[in-house]
Amino acid sequence: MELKILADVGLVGFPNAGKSTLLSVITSAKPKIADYEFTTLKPNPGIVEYRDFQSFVMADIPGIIEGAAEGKGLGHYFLRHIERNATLLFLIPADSKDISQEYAILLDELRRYNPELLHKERLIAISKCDMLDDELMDEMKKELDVDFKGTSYMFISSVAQMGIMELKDKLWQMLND
Ligand SMILES: Nc1nc2c(ncn2[C@@H]2O[C@H](COP(=O)(O)OP(=O)(O)OP(=O)(O)O)[C@@H](O)[C@H]2O)c(=O)[nH]1
Ligand SMILES: [Mg+2]
Repeated sequence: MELKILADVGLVGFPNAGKSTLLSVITSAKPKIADYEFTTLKPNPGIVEYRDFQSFVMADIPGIIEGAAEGKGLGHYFLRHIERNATLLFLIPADSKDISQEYAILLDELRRYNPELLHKERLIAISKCDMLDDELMDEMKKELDVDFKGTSYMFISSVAQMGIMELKDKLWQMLND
């Protein structure tokens, strides 16, 4: 028997992307947060309170790295938790060396683990956007509109509480469509 966490939204991202920090601002969960990789070693669910008396579950999943589908970095153990999530929220930090490539690697690991994971609804959040100014964001948008091939994305910052309500609205809408 394998215990898998049931959650409406699963967080997908490299280590250090800010997944646990987002969970800590969007739910009452108190995950460990630190500036080193693999801080989170176990999936951790939290309840997102949404507007009046509504809620959904979001699960913090340990970081996924290139090679995870072959088991690198406990990849199998982490990836299997995503199988039950209705929607996947990809988190890619604004200071990533290459946002589009990071997204491509994540998608590829999911596909290699279980191609059906790519049938799930997904949303991309560019995290840590408090590090960007408007000009940089506008430039990034032009590239991401092309590279994300129409997959919805938004800019958020857990630390600055930027885009968080919009993120909840979007996730709620996706879960209820
Ligand atoms: N500037 C800024 N830093 C952030 C933000 N969110 C997270 N961080 C920082 O990024 C680092 C990693 O954050 P975590 O939330 O632990 O990242 P994670 O994705 O859970 O990492 P793993 O558990 O290792 O997979 C920490 O030093 C956080 O303080 C943000 O919105 N803005
Ligand atoms: Mg974490």
